[in-house]
Amino acid sequence: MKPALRLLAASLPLCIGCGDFTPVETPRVSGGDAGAGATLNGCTPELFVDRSADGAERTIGFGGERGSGGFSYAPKCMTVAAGQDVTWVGAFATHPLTRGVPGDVNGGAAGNPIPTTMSGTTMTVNFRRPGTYPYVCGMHAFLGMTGVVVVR
Ligand SMILES: [Cu+2]
Repeated sequence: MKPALRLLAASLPLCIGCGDFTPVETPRVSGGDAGAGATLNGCTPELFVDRSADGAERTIGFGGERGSGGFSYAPKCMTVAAGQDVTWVGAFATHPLTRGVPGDVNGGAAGNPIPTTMSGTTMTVNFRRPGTYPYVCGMHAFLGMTGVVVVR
């Protein structure tokens, strides 16, 4: 490298911050790894409750139902086994359910079976395949009204 080029190359990193340009770091939430230590929709590994046992209650309350707060899911982070059903209970008209992470319905494992649900008060999903399936309230995800079903 010629001395002039080396000088140019060495000065480039110094110039990145010399204007008004401010790099914005956007955290990227990726799915499929919540069980490996990552945080997805506010679910860390220690927050998951295992409801995969036969006879366990696989119900997620929201909007004040089943021990949830007004803007939360209970339990927020649930583990089930492949083939099991999970039922959401609450008013979907005020808390519309959508798969994915805030701003991205495709966040999480591919093939998330959670359907967009905007009416009614109960909805049951059969989780056939192992994966990490996040979901959000379309109205209150920004308040942390989000959750994850991990299927083993
Ligand atoms: Cu909501």
